[in-house]
Amino acid sequence: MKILIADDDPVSRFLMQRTLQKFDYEVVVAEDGGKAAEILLNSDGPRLALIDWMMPELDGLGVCRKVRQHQDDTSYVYIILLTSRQDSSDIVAGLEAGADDYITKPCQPAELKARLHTGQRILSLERRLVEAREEMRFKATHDALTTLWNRAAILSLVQGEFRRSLRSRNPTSLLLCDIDHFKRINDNHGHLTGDAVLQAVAKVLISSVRAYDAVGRYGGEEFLILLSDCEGAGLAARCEHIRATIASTLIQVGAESLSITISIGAVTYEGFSDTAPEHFIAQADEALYRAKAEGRNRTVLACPSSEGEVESPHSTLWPSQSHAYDHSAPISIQTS
Ligand code: GH3
Ligand code: MG
Ligand code: MG
Repeated sequence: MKILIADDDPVSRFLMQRTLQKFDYEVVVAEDGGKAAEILLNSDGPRLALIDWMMPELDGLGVCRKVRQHQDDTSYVYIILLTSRQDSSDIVAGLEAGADDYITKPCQPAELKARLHTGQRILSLERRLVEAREEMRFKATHDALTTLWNRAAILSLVQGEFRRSLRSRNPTSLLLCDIDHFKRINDNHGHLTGDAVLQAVAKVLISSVRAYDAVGRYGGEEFLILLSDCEGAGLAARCEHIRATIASTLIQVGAESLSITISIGAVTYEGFSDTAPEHFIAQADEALYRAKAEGRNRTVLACPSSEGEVESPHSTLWPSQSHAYDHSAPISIQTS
């Protein structure tokens, strides 16, 4: 395990380094408090530290305060202050500054070892708590079967992205993707195969979008994709890419190879009015319904001019149905 020694006195530093190396620690040294704080605040810095109280500029108490003030909540640093002070008021000051323990100099190796073990035990408990918290956080925001964002989480991401669009006027597009005739997969191959298909589709969807886009499981076999800074012809191309990738992927479940298709309803929010995301999701849903009715395995782009009350000046960027898309092709523009 890595440990930091901070001491401005080279002889004490060297002796402590030797002792700690004998205890099998990987020792990192700092000659002053400023350096010590910098090393400890580094994300892969040591989590255990022996800090001398008396150092020029930033002393041991200063290091404790700085580390406690700036450390993030996933990487606790266990700090032991080294001091020749024995007054109760000094010890209280050290603990209040954020030290976890203190050792008075000159320290006995056996006591030092025992106190370091206490530190390691606390760090290991803390690590397990952080892991448990992160796991709970993940479970609260992700779908258990596909590990995609769950419905609540993707809706909250949509809300955040819409707020960003409203400020920046950058368009955001929403895609509702629904697996075609999925019930038949369950009926013909069983529910477990259906589950495996949902997992495979989730993987393809994730790999078909950019790192800063988001994919969530909106319902049973329905997925909601959030594409930032995307609209018009770019959106049509992205939808077509996703649709075609799913349609051309052979999903292997045990000995069976299955191929499926999806239908997509897409809509763009251009950030011109503070309209609730639900309004756009409803439009994407309508477009999806239309894609199903038109024969499935296709995309329908909802007409963007119905964004709240405000007509978008960008709406002309959308290709019109007549010149850009053939209705028999997998993409069409919804008209009312
Ligand atoms: P359409 O093309 O109109 O969308 O037809 P569909 O069969 O895909 O749609 P429908 O709504 O009739 O059926 C969806 C099915 O998805 C019904 C439901 O049992 C199944 N389903 C929902 N969630 C899960 C799941 O987690 N696992 C499995 N295996 N099936 C699921
Ligand atoms: Mg379906
Ligand atoms: Mg459905």
